[in-house]
Amino acid sequence: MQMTRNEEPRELFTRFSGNPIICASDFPHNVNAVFNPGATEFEGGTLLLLRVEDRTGLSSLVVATSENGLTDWNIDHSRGMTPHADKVEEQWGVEDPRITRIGDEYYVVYVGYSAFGPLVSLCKTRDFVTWERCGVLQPPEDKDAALFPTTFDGRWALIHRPVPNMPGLGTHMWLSYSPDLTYWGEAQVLIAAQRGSHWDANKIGLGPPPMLTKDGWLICYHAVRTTASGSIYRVGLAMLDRDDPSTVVARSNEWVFGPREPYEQMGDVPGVVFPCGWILRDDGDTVHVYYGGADTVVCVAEASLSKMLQHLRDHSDQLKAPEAEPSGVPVFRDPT
Ligand code: BMA
Repeated sequence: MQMTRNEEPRELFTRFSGNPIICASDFPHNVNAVFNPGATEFEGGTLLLLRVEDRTGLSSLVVATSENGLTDWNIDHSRGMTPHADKVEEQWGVEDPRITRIGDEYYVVYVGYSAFGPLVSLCKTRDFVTWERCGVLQPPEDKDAALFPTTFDGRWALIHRPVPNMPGLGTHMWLSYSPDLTYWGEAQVLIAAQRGSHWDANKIGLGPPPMLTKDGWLICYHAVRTTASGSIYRVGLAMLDRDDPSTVVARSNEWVFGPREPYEQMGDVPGVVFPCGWILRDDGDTVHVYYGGADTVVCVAEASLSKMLQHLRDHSDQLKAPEAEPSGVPVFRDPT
């Protein structure tokens, strides 16, 4: 992958010089924005499930494929998922898919924009043409969810991000389990947003689905920093125990990727990099991270798996999980 102009060699993520790889003008009809793609290997190539927002404001999911995962994208309108406008749970569109392959099936966890708020839904497919809706996994408001590809003691595991209906408590990543992908329970805070000036204070959420590595489940998550001129969406890393994903074994104390290039700074929502998919390539080390830039275009960056693992070893602070007081109100350890 060719580095972009001014890319610093010390950065973990290297942007593809051909970014953005897909944008609205690649469509034959009027499209407002295309962003936040899920990603998977499929039939020997790379398949992206694009979030395509048309000019009504509603999003649907459309397939794009490429042999090398970087160039020559073919947008295939016959494959994808259109929201069921007659179903309340996706009345206002479907957004931000995360793809987990389980056997021969692709499980897509996506945000259903319901008339009662954004929620987490699941569907599955073998060919990205025919879809089976599997229902709502988490009620509103909840987003940023993905399945692990394996079970733990016979239970499926889902990372998700509910939003408390109470200001000031922060918005955190949760973990829930299910025996059958339908009934979910054992909900617990997995990674809490930090407080104060930390890069990942107040509001965080999962990016792509967890990736199994020799050190455990690698997690890529975004954090939203509120500034005087708006939000900045950046990305950091964490590691979960291989056998018990409720155990966070490492969490980077600094962000590893943030908006910088014009296609991340200009668009419907400036200052956003938002990955929903990543693919470990056949060399066992190259990871292609697919992300939305400024809620407007689709981009890709490359990262070395071994360097990400090393980064977590070098930059993991002591963990700062919330403690519950007898009142049940979460308190946070001093981050210093
Ligand atoms: C999040 C989601 C994403 C979006 C991001 C930045 O809450 O809605 O779809 O990319 O905000 O606007």
